Amino acid sequence: MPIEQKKEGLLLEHHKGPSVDLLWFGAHVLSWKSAIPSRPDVYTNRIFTSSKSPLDGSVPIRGGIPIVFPTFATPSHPDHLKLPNHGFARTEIWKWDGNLIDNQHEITIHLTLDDTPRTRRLWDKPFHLDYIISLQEFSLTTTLRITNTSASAPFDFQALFHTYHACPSASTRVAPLHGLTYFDKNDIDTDGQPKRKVEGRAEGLDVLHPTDAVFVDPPREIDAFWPLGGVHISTIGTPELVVWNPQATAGQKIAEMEDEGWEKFVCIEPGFARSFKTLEAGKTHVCSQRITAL
Ligand code: TA6
Repeated sequence: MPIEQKKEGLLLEHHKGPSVDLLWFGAHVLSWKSAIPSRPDVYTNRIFTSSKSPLDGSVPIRGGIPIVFPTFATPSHPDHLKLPNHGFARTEIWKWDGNLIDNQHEITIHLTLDDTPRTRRLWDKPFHLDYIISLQEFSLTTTLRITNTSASAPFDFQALFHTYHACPSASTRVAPLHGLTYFDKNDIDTDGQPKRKVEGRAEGLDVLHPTDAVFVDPPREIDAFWPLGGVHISTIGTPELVVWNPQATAGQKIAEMEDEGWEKFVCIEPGFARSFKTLEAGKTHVCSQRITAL
């Protein structure tokens, strides 16, 4: 059965072996098991989810692919001030709108989220979200289509795929980011803003120190690599890229984080993390990431 419907979500099982486990809660991808072309029979989970994270909808999930919308981190935009950290998309119950593709090559499913009285109390804007998850033999694509369903008024939003890539954080590098401008959220200026810096590690960014960096205008093609593997990430419609790993001191204080969890992931997060997208009435913006297992 390539698509198994469960009470709490869906299990997608590609004909060639890979699988994705996701919840209605947050449309949250919890795991993506994939092989790589050079070892097509060995499946590993490419997405970290903390074993201490409750999955019952009581709190945001620590790990997986949280969908961040309509604000990133602590809200700063005047229209966003009632929103929780990272908005509400990761804690709302999404609807399954059927399968777009289910064949030997690909399983593609479609989930939706619309504004409700609850979301309107937090952010008084009418919207429609389409989330399209596509599983191929060695890749996973997540696409978020954000539509402003107002007849007349624009709105400003942020959106981002807060992807927890399963990897040994001590030996993972992210490239090519050398020479790019980033804002360091772990190094705050006297005006209370993250310091503007230029990435200097030619061999790739590492997260040996606590890292919370927002890159502006990153390349659309990014690699994360470690001694026995890696991922290639292709993005569309995402003007910034966050790389985050808290390391031990901060990591121990993070809600629902398993012991030494920070050693097992690097978050690589394409989206709107600094800028805001203004979406005119009736218009749609598309953000997408395609992750290929290497
Ligand atoms: O994307 C990085 C970040 O904004 C960090 O600053 C860190 O706090 C992380 O997300 C986790 O946020 P959360 O709300 O899930 O605890």
